[in-house]
Parts: sequence; C-alpha cells; structure tokens
Amino acid sequence: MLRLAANEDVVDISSQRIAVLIPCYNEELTVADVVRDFRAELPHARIYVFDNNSTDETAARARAAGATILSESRQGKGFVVQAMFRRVDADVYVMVDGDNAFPASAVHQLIAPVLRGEADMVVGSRLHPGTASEFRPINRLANRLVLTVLNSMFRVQLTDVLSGYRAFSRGFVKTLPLFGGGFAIETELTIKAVARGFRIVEIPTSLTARPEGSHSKVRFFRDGFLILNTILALFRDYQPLTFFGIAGLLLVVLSLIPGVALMLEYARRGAFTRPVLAVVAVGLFLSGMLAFAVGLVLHSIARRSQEFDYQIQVLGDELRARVSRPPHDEE
Ligand SMILES: Nc1nc2c(ncn2[C@@H]2O[C@H](COP(=O)(O)OP(=O)(O)OP(=O)(O)O)[C@@H](O)[C@H]2O)c(=O)[nH]1
Ligand SMILES: [Mg+2]
Repeated sequence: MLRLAANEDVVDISSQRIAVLIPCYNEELTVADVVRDFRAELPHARIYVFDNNSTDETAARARAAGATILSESRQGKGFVVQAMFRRVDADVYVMVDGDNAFPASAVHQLIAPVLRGEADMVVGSRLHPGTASEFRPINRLANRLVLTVLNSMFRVQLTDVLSGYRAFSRGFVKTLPLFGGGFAIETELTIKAVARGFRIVEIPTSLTARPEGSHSKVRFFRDGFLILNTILALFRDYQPLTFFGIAGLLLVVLSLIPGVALMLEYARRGAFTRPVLAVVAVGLFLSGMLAFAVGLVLHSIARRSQEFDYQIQVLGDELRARVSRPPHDEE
C-alpha cells in the first residue's frame, strides 16, 4: 500500500480515487507511452483519454495501452477540459498533455499537496527556477509575456500559468465554472482559481520537446491573442472597479488636453472660439465619469456574487457532511 507521510498526517493513497485525464487530438505517436508511464506510477488510478475527433490512431492506441476512452465532439482543448471535469468522478484529478512532454514520475509530487488537503490546484511549473524545460525560444518569450501580464493584473507571483500538467481536488473540479473552448483554458483555470480564493501550489517540472514527427496544436498568433483576450475579459469580470477605473482615469486625463487648450485660449482672448474642442473635452470627461460609475456598480455586483458563491460552497460542504455522517440513533 502506498503511503504518503506529510507532517503529522499519513494519507492512504489507495483509498483515494485518482483519475488521470489526458486531452488528446492526434497524438498517436505518444499517447500510449503517456498512458503506460502513468499506469506504472499510479497503478490504482483510472486513466482517461479524451479523444477530440482525432483522425489518427490515438483512440485505438490509448485503449490498447489500458486507458478508458471518452469522446468530445466540440473541437478544442477547453471543451475537452470542461467535459473531463463534468463527466469524471474521482477524489483527486491529474491532467496531463498527451504529447509525452511532462514526466510521469513527477505525479507523486504533484498530487501530494492535494492529498494532504493543502492545495486545490497544483501546477507543474515549467518556468520555475531550477527546471530545465526545453522550450522553443518564441514559446518561452510568449509564456513570460502572459505571465507578466497576469501577475501584475491579479497581483500574484506565479511562475507558470499555461502549464498543462496539473492536479486538482474534487472540490475544485466540481465547482469551477469553465466556459472557454480553446487553448486559453489553462489561463482560465488559473485566473478563476486565484479570483475565487482556491489554494494554488506550484511544483517545478521540466518540459521535454515533442518527438520528431509529432505536431504542436498551438497556433501561435491566434492562440496567443485568445489567451491575452481571456486575461483581459476575466480582469474586467473579476476586478471591474480597477478595469473601469483605469479606463475612466485615461478618459479624464485625455479630456484635459482639449480642456487645457480651451482654458489657455480663454486666458489669451477672453472668449471660447472653438466649440468643437469644448464638446470633445466635455464628452471625454463625461465618458470617464461614466466608466467610473459602471466600475462601481459592477464592483458591488461582483462582491454580491462572491457572497453567493461562498454560500453555495458552504451549502455543498454541509450537504456532503450530512451524507457522510452516520445517522443518529433514534430514541
Ligand atoms: N482533446 C483535445 N486535445 C487537444 C486539442 N488541442 C490540443 N490538445 C491536446 O492538448 C495537449 C497540449 O497541446 P500541445 O499542442 O502540446 O500544446 P502545448 O503543449 O501548449 O505546445 P507544444 O507542446 O509546443 O506543442 C496535447 O495533449 C494535445 O493533444 C483539441 O482540440 N482537443
Ligand atoms: Mg505540448
């Protein structure tokens, strides 16, 4: 029996239902190795390959290697992750790419904080100091850019937000609402985890390059734009006062340009002779004020919905506790 000692606690891994989730689109070269490696590391785990309309031998090879195959017809990694979270029932979840880029041996480190109840999401960080990830230079740069934008917007200090190697608690998987269909799914997972107060732990993991003949599914500009757009949209939704406050401030500052020009003119000539400038100045100023007002209203709504979320979570905990608690003896 595998046991994991942590502080005072000893966690019995075999009593936990572990699910390894592998989203795949045309990964026939590598998927069988991934399934076998994880089977060797976690003999009790159930391994699911989510096939997304692959046109090659992905499903057959994964099945032959011992995985359970589930299909998702909506094309895109995000849709697959949504389906995985809704359809698979387990206590601890591991998500890993099917391109054999992540070491299966790191899975014990990855699930340990979840098993100990110390984390809701553990991320295998490929950019953590001390890792030797084989990134293409352009990918490393793009990763750093996304990381800097996200860290500064959400005031966190993460080292990798795009990693596809993660472990999750059941509570996380079953309560996080995901909507993105494409490659922005990792960004969505991380931002929503931060915004909803879930506990995130990062574990250094080295990334290896895809083998010869295996092709990346990422389209650099399209997916890069989608990821930045997702960060901005979630920033607007979760921190509306800051988002609209910044927009409002910019508009008010912009309104000063025609405003000051008008004042100078008035000081020189004693009259306003350029009505268009006045209209622009007032228009910009009022738009800025409107942005502040929108930010304030949305801020209150976001706070209230956070309270609802919290209450729903408490209700869920309460229901789970009731179901697992033995009934009182009737007198
Ligand atoms: N199910 C499904 N999986 C996908 C889809 N696109 C990509 N994936 C899987 O998501 C994982 C990550 O995709 P990759 O192409 O490796 O993306 P990446 O790891 O960010 O980039 P590279 O490793 O440089 O190619 C792989 O297991 C892919 O098979 C899709 O549309 N549907
Ligand atoms: Mg990959």
